[in-house]
Amino acid sequence: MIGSHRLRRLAPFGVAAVLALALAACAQSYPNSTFTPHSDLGRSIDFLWNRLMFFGTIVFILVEGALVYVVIRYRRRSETVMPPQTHGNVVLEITWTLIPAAILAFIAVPTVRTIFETQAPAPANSLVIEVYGHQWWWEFRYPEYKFATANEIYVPKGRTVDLVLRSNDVIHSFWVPQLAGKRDAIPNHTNHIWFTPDSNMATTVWNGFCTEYCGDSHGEMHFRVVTVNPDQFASWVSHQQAPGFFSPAPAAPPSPPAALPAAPAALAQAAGKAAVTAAPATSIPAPVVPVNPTASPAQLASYVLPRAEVPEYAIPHTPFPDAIKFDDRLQGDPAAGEKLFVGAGTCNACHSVSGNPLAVGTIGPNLTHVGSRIAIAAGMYINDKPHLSRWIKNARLMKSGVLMPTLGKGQYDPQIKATTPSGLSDQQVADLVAYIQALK
Ligand code: HEC
Ligand SMILES: [Cu+2]
Repeated sequence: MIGSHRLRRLAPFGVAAVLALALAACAQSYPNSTFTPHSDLGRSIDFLWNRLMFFGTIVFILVEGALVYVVIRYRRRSETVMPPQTHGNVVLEITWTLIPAAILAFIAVPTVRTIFETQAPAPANSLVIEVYGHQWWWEFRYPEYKFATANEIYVPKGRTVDLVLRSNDVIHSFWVPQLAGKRDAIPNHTNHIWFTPDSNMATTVWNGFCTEYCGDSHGEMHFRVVTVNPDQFASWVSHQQAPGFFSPAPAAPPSPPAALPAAPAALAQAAGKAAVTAAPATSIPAPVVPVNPTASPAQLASYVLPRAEVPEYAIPHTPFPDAIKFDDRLQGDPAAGEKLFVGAGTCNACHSVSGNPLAVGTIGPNLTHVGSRIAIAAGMYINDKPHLSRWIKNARLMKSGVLMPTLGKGQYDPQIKATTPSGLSDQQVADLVAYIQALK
């Protein structure tokens, strides 16, 4: 009986595999796992999954059990005697057609119900957040509160969030494993996904991902969702509505808020940026980010999840490339950085800073309050001085394929495959970093 010998030799491996599986099930709940949902939508999908898994397991055991039984019971017992040969069995064939049909009909009920549930329009009082997928970052707009941000959103616990998903370039997909997803963000098409974060959980951060391959840096297209209490949310909103940092003595005083919404295009052209600002998908209107005229200094110190409370799993640990040298002791001047930011099309061609009529670019993330975000580059790097400075010096070495140019003097641009002869000095980069960090 050669077969049984072989079986006996394989047995230890089988036992090890089963043990490994069992142990894996004991591990603590992973923060990026979809199996511990914290929203209504997450729970209804989880419920469906559990049901299907349960019935699927029963079917698996019955079918495999029958298979193993038949294989053993009707095996060829001797070399000379042929086992009985059967061809066709009407009763059997009808039975094994009807049983799967019945099972399919049975599981179709909860499946279709959940599909209808998740496709229904969101309740009327939902918090609408417009989501735009970009290669390779996420733009978020809060039309109700009239501000825009990027890669990091706050949502109040207990209130339904209605995400309006669109894309500026290729297909992306929105997924926050423990809250909701996945749903595609498609160019020239609007998708919705809505859910209500549990009201009884603690204020915390959830990791979000792009789950539709969208090019070079698809794997680095993350975002963060911070679930907060309603009062923290209100405070965060008023902070986001407030304009970005201004140097104590701005060269040109900011124009009155009423004039702002009309200003962007003309100003961008004045700054010689017409060609660049006209580039993105024009079917999507530029974000209107009016200054909140009532913002007070007190509001500027409003709620942002303190760094110390950000859970470890939401903090990126990607190291910066060693090839980008920078002296981290250089001290920057935020006012000088602000001048550089809006000067000669350095950064304002692509980035907006609300309240600054010269910074209305829409190609890159809105930077109005970038200083208070956990991460930069769509969750790839921690938001601190060493990473910001190297990012500004050579974004394309930091993240493959990005639109943001390599801006440091003498830096190698991996996309153009050439070294930039002119560009920012390290001191200028330090000034820009000081400015970015002042944009709390
Ligand atoms: C041609 C357009 C362009 C220009 C010019 C540009 N950027 Fe960017 N920037 C981008 C894009 C696109 C991203 C997003 C890249 C990504 O994460 O994939 C970005 C990301 C950033 C980020 C990270 C923001 C975040 O929330 O992740 C910072 C900070 C930044 N840029 C600063 C600057 C500064 C400072 C300058 C000027 C010295 C500048 N950028 C010039 C396009 C540009
Ligand atoms: Cu992607």
